Amino acid sequence: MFRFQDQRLEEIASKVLAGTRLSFDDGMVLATTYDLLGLGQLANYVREKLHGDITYYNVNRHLNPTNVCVASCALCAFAEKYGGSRGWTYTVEEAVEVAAADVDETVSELHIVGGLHPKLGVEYYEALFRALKARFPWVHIKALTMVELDFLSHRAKLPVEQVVLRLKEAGLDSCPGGGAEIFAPEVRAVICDHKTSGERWLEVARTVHRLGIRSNCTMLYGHVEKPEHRVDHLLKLRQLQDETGGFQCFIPLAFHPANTRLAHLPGPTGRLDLQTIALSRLLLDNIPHIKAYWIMLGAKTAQVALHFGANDLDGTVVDERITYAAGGQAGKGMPRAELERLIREARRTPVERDTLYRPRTPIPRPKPVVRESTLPYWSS
Ligand code: V47
Repeated sequence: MFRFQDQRLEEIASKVLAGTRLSFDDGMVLATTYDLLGLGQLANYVREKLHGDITYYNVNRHLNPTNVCVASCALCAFAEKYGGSRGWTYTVEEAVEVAAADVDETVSELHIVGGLHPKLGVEYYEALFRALKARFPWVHIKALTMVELDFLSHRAKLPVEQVVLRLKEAGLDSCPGGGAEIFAPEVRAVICDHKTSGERWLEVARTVHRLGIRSNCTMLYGHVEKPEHRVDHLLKLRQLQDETGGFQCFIPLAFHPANTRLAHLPGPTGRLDLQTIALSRLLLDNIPHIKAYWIMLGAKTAQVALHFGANDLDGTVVDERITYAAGGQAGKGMPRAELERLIREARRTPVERDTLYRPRTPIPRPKPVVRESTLPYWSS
């Protein structure tokens, strides 16, 4: 069924076929194997078992109300100190107008994240979400990472639970997965010292899920971390997901070094990109969706990732600023037609989804018994 060059994958394949959960040691084999195509076959098998040929994409818009941040993470090129010349902070009215330039009925999601601004408290975000919901009632607000929620809770001297409940009341629908980086403290000390710890990130996510809000989760790779840090990070996410079931999707984030204090690092290669997608698909047996974020992977690698375990391509985005600030070359947004073209040319079936992975267009009828993706390319 599979063809492996690395025989260690045989044993892991038997586990995958039997539905047996993979261990840390299995994860280390997957994270270090030279057999990229063997690994890809295995991840693709799981991807197709769960989702067939379907590849989700979404029509969304990113909105960063501020880049002013009290943290100064070595990994980040987006943030600016309070009072710094590169900083911006929108009033609620300005933020709504910025969104309004690109949001119409076709847009299903606003993805809202920003810096940890010393003067913006819970009230600002309550007012922002209320104003956005009043103007765009059909739009799902996916906003504020666990790091931002933790900051708002400290700033207001309120338990995170109360912060989340207030924001939910104001219109918060779900949370994005950023800020997780790599959970291991020795890596955090280098890339994001002084930020919310890995343990706390998981604790805030646990609270968010308990309050009925779904979230995504991420891992930033391709900097100073080692394979064991990646495997440990994924297993911690898997463990929390066993408990709460609140993660909708996982997004591996490819590190971009330019303009950061880690600019001397080379950043991940295409091989590490694909290996990380496949590793995530195989270890995260309880998170249904693995997202290829083309902004960070580049459109070409993101397309190939649809055969290495990814089943979701995010998204139209429109105005991306975090990766762009760190030298990202992929662009700031992509038209829906181009997303669909990438998916179709990968011999997959595009399905537009909303943030909760409900199809916005009917799912096409199932394929015939012989699956197109198993046919040789010259057969059609
Ligand atoms: O939180 C920061 C990371 C995240 C850099 O939940 C960097 O659906 C690479 O979380 N190079 C923001 N990465 C992006 C993010 C995201 C993107 C798309 C979808 C979703 C979702 C979430 O990017 C940050 C941080 O973890 N980041 N700086 C950098 N130099």
